[in-house]
Order: sequence, then C-alpha cells, then structure tokens
Amino acid sequence: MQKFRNIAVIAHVDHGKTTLVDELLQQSGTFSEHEKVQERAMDSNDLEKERGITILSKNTAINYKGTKINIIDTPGHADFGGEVERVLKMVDGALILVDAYEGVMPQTKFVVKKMLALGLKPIVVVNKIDKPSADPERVVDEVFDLFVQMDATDDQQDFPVVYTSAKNGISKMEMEDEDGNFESLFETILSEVPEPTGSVDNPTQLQVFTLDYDNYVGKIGIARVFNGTIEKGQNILLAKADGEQVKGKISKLIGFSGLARTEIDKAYAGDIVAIAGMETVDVGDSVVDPANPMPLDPMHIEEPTLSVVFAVNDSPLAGLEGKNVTSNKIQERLAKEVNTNIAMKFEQVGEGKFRVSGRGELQITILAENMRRENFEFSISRPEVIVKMIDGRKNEPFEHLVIDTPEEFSGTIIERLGKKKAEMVSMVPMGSGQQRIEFEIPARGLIGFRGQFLTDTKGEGIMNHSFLEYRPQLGGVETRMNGALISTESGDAVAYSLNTIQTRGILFVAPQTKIYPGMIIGEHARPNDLDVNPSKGKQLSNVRSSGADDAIKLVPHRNLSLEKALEWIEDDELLEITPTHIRIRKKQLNASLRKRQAKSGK
Ligand SMILES: Nc1nc2c(ncn2[C@@H]2O[C@H](COP(=O)(O)OP(=O)(O)OP(=O)(O)O)[C@@H](O)[C@H]2O)c(=O)[nH]1
Ligand SMILES: [Mg+2]
Repeated sequence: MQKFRNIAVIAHVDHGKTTLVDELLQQSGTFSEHEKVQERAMDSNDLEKERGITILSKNTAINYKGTKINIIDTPGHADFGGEVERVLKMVDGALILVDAYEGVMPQTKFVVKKMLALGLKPIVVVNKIDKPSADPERVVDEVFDLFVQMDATDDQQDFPVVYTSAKNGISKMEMEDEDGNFESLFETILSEVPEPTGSVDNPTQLQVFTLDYDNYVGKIGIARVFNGTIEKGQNILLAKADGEQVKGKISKLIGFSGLARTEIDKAYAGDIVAIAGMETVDVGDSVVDPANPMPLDPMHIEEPTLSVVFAVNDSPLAGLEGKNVTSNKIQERLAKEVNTNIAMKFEQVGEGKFRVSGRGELQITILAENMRRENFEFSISRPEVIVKMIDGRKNEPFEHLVIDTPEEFSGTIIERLGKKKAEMVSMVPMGSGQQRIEFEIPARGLIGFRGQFLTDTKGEGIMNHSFLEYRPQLGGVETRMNGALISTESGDAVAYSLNTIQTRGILFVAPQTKIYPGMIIGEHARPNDLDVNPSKGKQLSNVRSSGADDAIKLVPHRNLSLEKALEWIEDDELLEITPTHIRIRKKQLNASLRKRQAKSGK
C-alpha cells in the first residue's frame, strides 16, 4: 500500500512558505534533474505573482523514499487566516515557519493557536538563517514561550526544530552543523508527522476543504480521503452542513503530483484529491458511501469582519473606461466570487448597490483588482467593521497589532494609537535601536492607519495585525486628520492651477488628468475640506509666453494604489474604480448640497 504524510506549511506573511515548498519540490526529485522549479511556483495566479504573496492555499504532492507527501501551502496574510484554519483539519502535521530574525509575529500566533487546538504535531522550521541579522536562538525561545502561553501539551512543547534557508536550499538540525540539503527536513517530516489513521477497508469518507472552478468540469472540491477509497464514476452521497444529503456521482477524480494535476481512476484513504461532478459541493461537505453514510463534523467557517458597498459607477465619467458596468453584471460577478470564495458574502442593499463582506481590506481589494482586470467599472465605499450582537450588547472585531519601529518614533505611535482606543500589551527592544510594541485595538481604529503610520515612522516602521476576537464595542475612534481638496470644475487639470493648489496640501493628480466637480484631487494640509479649481489656465495675453506652463515644476503627486485609496477615504467619499483609473470622489458631487448635508450632520 502507498504510504502517506499530509502536512500544511503555515506562518506569518513572507516568512518563506512558498519558497520552502519550491525547494521541497526541487529536492524531492519530483522533477527531473534539468527541470528547474520556477521561483514561488505555487503562487500561480497573476495577482499572486505580481504581489509576491500567496492568496489561495494550494496543494502539491511529492514522493520521498516511497512515501507520498501531500503538502498544502497556505497564505500568511491575516485576511486569509480562516482558510488556514480549515486546511489544518486536513493534515496530520504542520511545518511552522518562523523568520530567523522577525520571530513570532501576529499571524504566527494565530496559526499556532489553531494548530495546537487541533492537536497536530508541529515541526518548527526556523527559516532565513542566511540573513545577517538572523538570531535563531532567540526565535526558538520565542516559539517555545508561545507554545507554553497557548497551553500546548507536553508532547507539542517538545517540538523538533529544523533550521533552513529555503532560498538556498539548506537545512540542518543544529545551527552548529554543516549546511546540508533538505534531507534533514524530509527525514523530520517522515519521522515526526504521524501516518494517516483511516483505513481503505472502511466505507468511503472524504471531506472537502477548498473549492475550485473549471470552465469545463464546473465546480471542483479538493478533499481529503479519510477512509475507504474513491473511484471515478462512483455513486456517493454529499452530506451538507445542515444535515441534508444529496445523491451524486464522481465525474472526474484528479490527483496531485508536483505541480501537475492528473486524472486518476482511484484514490485511497490518506490521500488528498480533487473531485468534480457535484455542482452543489461546498466547503465542509462530506462525501460518503450511500450504503453506509458516515459524515464528518461540519467545519467552522470564519465570519466576515469587514464590509464595503460595491455600486454601479454614477460619476460623470461613468461608462467611458469599462465594459461591465451594469448592476446585473456586478451582481453576477459577485455571485460567482462567493460561489468558490467561502470567506466572502454579499447582499443587495439598494438599487445597484451590494454590500460585500470579507475578512479584511486586502481580501476586498483583491476582488476589486480582479474585477478591474475583467473590464468592470464600479464604486466602493469606505470599509466598515461588522458589529455583532452578543448577549444583547454590540460587539466589534479586535485585532492584535505588532509594530516594529525605530525607538525614536515609539512615543508618537503610542500616542496616535491611544486615540484609536488601542491598548498596549508589551514593548520590547529588538536590538540596533528597534522596538517591538504590541497592541490590542478595535479593527475600526486600523482602517486608514497605515498611511499615517508610514508618515510617522518616516517609512521605517512595519506593522502587522491579525484578528483577535469580538469584544464589546468601544466609543468613537479618531478618523482622518486631513480634509480633501475637491475640484469644483470639470475638464482637464492644468499645471498652472495645480501649481497654486499644491501649496495647500498634497496632490493626487497630474496635469491633464480628467476631473469633475466633487472629485477629490488631493489631501488638504488642514482638517477641513477645500474646494479648488484645478482647470484654471493662465490668462492668455497677446504677448506669447509659450513655455511658461512647461516651466512649472510640480511636486510629484501622490499616486494612490487601490489599497491606499481605500484606506484614505472617509464615510462621505467613494472610490471610482475602472480598468484604467482609480479616482476618489465625494458621494455627493454637488458642492452646495454637500455643504448643506454636512451642516445637518448627515
Ligand atoms: N534571505 C532569505 N530570504 C528568503 C528565504 N526564504 C524566502 N525568502 C524570501 O522571502 C520573501 C517571501 O517569500 P515567500 O516564499 O513568498 O513567503 P511566504 O511565506 O510564502 O509569503 P505569503 O504566502 O505571502 O505569506 C521572498 O522574497 C523570498 O525570496 C530565505 O531562506 N532566506
Ligand atoms: Mg506564500
């Protein structure tokens, strides 16, 4: 019988999971000698490649000394933490990567907590030992403290440690050892991760943990075979979370090997496979034997904590840049998204308006970015946290925030976060004048904070946060400190007037940018909004003064990415998103109506 090991690779963002998987693929001999695994091969979709982050967890499988090792690479960004939680239920062990300098970070804590709760066998991998600033000993101590703090069992606290440089393909059991290849890591996986416990002789029992979609075969479920076998063409029952049981048939069975997916006829207990043929398949569903149905416990699906409103674009420039602009098109696209992305939800909240909820700003901006590329045009509103009633009281999401900053800025940061209702939980020196400060903060206080934080730390600070829990709602938090520079005119922005306006704040637009009344063209240096006319040209006189306009030297404008723009806007503002532009505007474009509304406190 084929032997299996099932592992997940978990860590804080950027600690090197995907790079480590590259090397596991390369060194297992899954590829022939001359075949080179592409850098971060598992980050296969466009946005993942561009941003260098993992968005979706993905499977691969390697063969090492006759054992098939199924590996799930998971995303490290906090917005995708719920997915990691589900993936962990499908494996028997986890490689917990920790950056040899950064050490334990918010998402390390999050994934370790989930992993320990499931009783998994951890292997701690201290990665990036090649970094000059690496301090592996301190990092192992931090991990040990974390395990103790999170009530790990004695057995879990006795975790094996492997030191690696994923980038250089090096692993070793002790820092003093000679650099070796990944053999130490492979051997540790084989000896420490338990074999799957199910049996091929039991009735069929699978559970789906991820969804995928293929234009030809339709919805695909990726599932672990816990017991029995599964065959192409087999009749099965799909046991849903609510107890309903739906008859179905496996139309296609797909196995993983290296980066390839291949059609197979049969799979056995212990393996991870993809199944097609059931349009109603969902995450958490069990696939069971109709004659002997034994469904597994449904899965906990993370609830969204943040929402924004996607709406039909109604700006004066609407319809000029995108192709998919109608309410119907947007609704269809959102429906398609939630069909496979179970961490997201949407509902219609008005004519051409849809509230989209997810786990964080990144998750939402990724959807928006994908839609732009598919020729959509729409607007989105400021993110709002989702309030939950618990015991008759309003509760709001809290985050665990870790700040790394040069010491000199810590005072400013602490004061700033105080106004956002953050509570400091620790402050430790990290060497070379760096400080690590940890906070617990209402998620609300973090919306729009990053831009301010980068200014406050002169770009040298690093902030990381991940979901903590729902807690009773606190009072108001401080919002954006600067007003907006709002255009009163339509047409094109002109260098001559931008030159004057730039003395009042920071511009977001360059000359020749199309503008309209109510569009925001910059950030005012003061707290109030300011109406400006960016299209005013120099009075033409008879004397030709050509070149005068060209001679104007504008300060480079601030180019706002989708994320930055979304962080920046306030409740009365919107982002207008088209395939070619991201504009910021007031919800109410008419200046006098806007002022009246502001006065009446609306
Ligand atoms: N110096 C050094 N850099 C590394 C090492 N491993 C990974 N990196 C770098 O760290 C960065 C992040 O690597 P990834 O493999 O994408 O990290 P990840 O954990 O998969 O990131 P997410 O999936 O987004 O959470 C890349 O620039 C890698 O080249 C290492 O051993 N040493
Ligand atoms: Mg990755």
